[in-house]
Parts: sequence; C-alpha cells; structure tokens
Amino acid sequence: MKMKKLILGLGLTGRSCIEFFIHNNIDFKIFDTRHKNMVDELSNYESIEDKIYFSEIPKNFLNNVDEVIVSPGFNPKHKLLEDISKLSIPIITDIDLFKKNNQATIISITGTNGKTTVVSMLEHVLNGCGYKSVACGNNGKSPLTLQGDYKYIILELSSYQLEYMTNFTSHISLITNITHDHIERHASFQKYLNTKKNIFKNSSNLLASNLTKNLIDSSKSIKFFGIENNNNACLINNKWNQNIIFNNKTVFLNDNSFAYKGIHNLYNILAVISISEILNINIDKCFNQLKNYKYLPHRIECVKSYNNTSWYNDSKSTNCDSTRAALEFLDKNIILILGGSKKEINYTSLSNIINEKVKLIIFLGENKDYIKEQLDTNVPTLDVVDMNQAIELSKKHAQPYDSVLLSPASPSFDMYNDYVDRGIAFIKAVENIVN
Ligand code: UMA
Repeated sequence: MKMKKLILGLGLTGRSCIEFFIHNNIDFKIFDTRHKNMVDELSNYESIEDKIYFSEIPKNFLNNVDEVIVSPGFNPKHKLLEDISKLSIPIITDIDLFKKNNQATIISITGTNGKTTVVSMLEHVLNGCGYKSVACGNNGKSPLTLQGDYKYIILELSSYQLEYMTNFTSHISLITNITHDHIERHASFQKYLNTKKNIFKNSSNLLASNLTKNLIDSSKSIKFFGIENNNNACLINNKWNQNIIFNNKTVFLNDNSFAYKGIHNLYNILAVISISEILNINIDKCFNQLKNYKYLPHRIECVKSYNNTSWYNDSKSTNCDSTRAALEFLDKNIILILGGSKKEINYTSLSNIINEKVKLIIFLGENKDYIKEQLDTNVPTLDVVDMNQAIELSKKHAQPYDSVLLSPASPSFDMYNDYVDRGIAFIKAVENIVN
C-alpha cells in the first residue's frame, strides 16, 4: 500500500505543509475537525479536493498513514490523535519538517509574553548588522513558506508547537518569561512549564530572563539576563553589564541612549542584546539598531491623542501579565477596557495595580462576570456590549491627561477572529467617535 503523510488542521500551518508536499512530490491527505463551511478560502484547493477531509473521520483512515504533521491549534484530546498514538504513527510538526530540510542557524524563542516582540527586534538587529535573517513560527509566518537562504532563522515557538515538536536542535534557545497561561490546553501550570522547557532540549546556548530563575533548573548551563533589584545595572549572566544602565524611560550604553516602552520591553531589549553577545555582534552596533526599532502594532500602541487624552490599543494582551505591563507603563487615571473570551485565569493578581492606576473599568466580553467575581477593587465599573459603546463611554468619562487603554487580559474569540481583528475594531471606533 502506498503510504501518505497526514496533515491535521487546515489553517496557516496545514496550508504551508500542503505547499511543501506538493513542491516535493510527497503524497498526503488532510483532516480538519471543522465543518467545511467553517474553513475560509478553500477555493485554492479545488484541485486537491479529494485529499481534504472535514469533521467526519472515514473508516480505516489511518491505514495508509506513515507520519502525521499536527497543527498547533488541533485539539490534542481529539480521538484521531488518540488512535494515531495507539498505532504508534510518528507525530511531528511543520517546524520539524522545516528543520529537516533547512541548514540555517536556528535561534528559538519562547515565553508567555514578549516572544513576538523579541523575534521581531532580533530580526531587525541582525538584518541591520548585515546578517540575512527572518523571524517565523508562531508570529504567523510559517517557516515552510520561506524563500531563499538565511544566515539566521529566528523561530518563535508557542507551547502548542513545543508540545509536539521532536527536533529541538538550536544554536540558541531563549525563554522570555513564564507565567500562568494556556492552562485549559496543558491542564496544569507544571505541564505548561515543562512543555516550555522543551526548548532547551538540544540547544548549544541556553538563555532565560532572571524572572524564570525559580522555575528553571539552574543546574543546566543557562545564562540569565535581566534587571537587578538594588541598582540600575542590567545583568547578563551576572557579569558583563556595567555599561548598560537605565531609568524608567531611557536605556543608556556609554554615550548612547534611547527611549524604551516599559520595563517589559527593557527585558525584551536585554534578550536581544544577550543573543547578539552569543553571536559575537558588537554591543554598540546592536544598541544602535535597537534605537530605530519600530514596535509592533496592538501592543500599547497609542492610536490617538485628543483633548490631552490618549487612546492605547493593547489588544494583544490575552493574559494578566501583559495587562499589568501596560498599566505599569502608563501614568495614573487610566480608563481600562477589560474582558473578552473566557479562559482559566486568576484575575485577582490585577487588583492592586488596578486600585493604584485605574479610575474606571469598562467591561467588554463574555467573561465580565468571571473577572468581576475575582477582582478586589473599589474602582467604578461599566458594562458595554460592543467596542463602539466602550469608546463612547470612555470619551464621556475621560478628563485631560487620562489614558484610555484597551488591554483585555483575555482572548478575543467571543467577538472577533483574533486580537488583530479586535485591535482594528478599537482603532476604527476611536477614529469614528473621538473627534
Ligand atoms: N482548528 C480546528 N480544527 C482543526 C484545526 C484547527 O477547529 O482541525 C481550529 C483551532 O482550534 C484554531 C484554529 O482552527 O482555533 C487555527 O488552528 P491552526 O493550528 O490550524 O492554526 P494555524 O492557522 O495553523 O496557526 C498556527 C498558530 N495557531 C495556534 O496556535 C492556535 C498561530 O499562532 C501561528 O501564527 C501559526 O500556526 C503559524 O505558526 C496563533 C496563536 O494564537 C497566533 N498562537 C497561540 C498564542 O500565541 O498564544 C499559541
């Protein structure tokens, strides 16, 4: 019997695998748990219609399968994955497929927050220093779609990807931070943590921020970077550092300086400097490149200032730690738009910072009662049904020098396709209403 590859999931990942298999003349079929009419843009696939299976698993479906490539969003508890495991059919990911066919130097990055910013900052620095590099993976650029040769491939890896990956080979692996997230997928924090730590399995250089020190086995040769509590020096592996100092808005290296956006971004900058150090890139050159880095949208992005009130889009925030980072960055008197789709999160951790910085919470999204039950604050609250109403009320309550911040600490799937869609809805509502 002629054996085939089986792709699980027809999203970005599955589609990149289809292109790869067609290009390399490898036989395959695809299964997606959704009904056909729930999957977008199928018109490109009319010629391979007979290879695509939706929702129902045909009889003897696994009989001619010799390898499975699983998409990160495919439900790990799905019966088909159980059957695949019982039959001991190897399961890999698009990342493994990519690594097998590409010889570039790999830099792998994971973490609960900051990973997309770090990979894009690093891509900016390496290209600026003359090394052709690309950031791909969880940031939305599937590695299998890359064209041409690169000196460095920067892989952003989510816990969903690390769960099924088999090839962890990397020149450098880095963890930005690990806090409570994705518990519904991984069942417990410990399991989530262990999955993240997979990134260190076969790496020549291990890096992690000092925020993870208590979580990671330091008997391994991990170099930690981060900020020291008692003075302004930033430490990288407790040694080179003295030249980098910072205040709460600016980071300095000798006579050179630039503004950074919040302590969490200082950590991101230190991550990039640490990697550059391992790659033997001159620190002044790296610093100069970081100076002209443009932050990604939907992350504490100031979209409008009107009557001395500023509106910030932080739609990327899907957990408490990223919302806390945004609240820490902004001055007091914040009107916070909070909430979205429900996931297992402990919102009590936001109570103190909300009491300190927020003057009004506007709740938007299906988890508003879940958040309210947990928050211990005296801050007034309002409920709204859509983004327009949120912006209308924020405009009504804003005084000069207040900030309005959309930082939901929740996923967006109750009302939007993803955080980008939610951020765009915020920007449009601000443009239409605030004038
Ligand atoms: N789905 C089904 N049935 C299936 C397959 C998928 O219902 O058979 C659903 C999933 O539950 C999910 C959606 O379809 O809601 C997309 O899943 P997918 O794995 O097919 O997604 P891709 O389009 O391939 O995108 C994936 C990553 N998605 C997820 O991890 C859910 C993207 O990360 C990543 O950019 C892309 O591969 C390229 O590597 C997104 C993400 O949300 C941004 N990541 C999570 C995060 O950052 O927190 C982990």
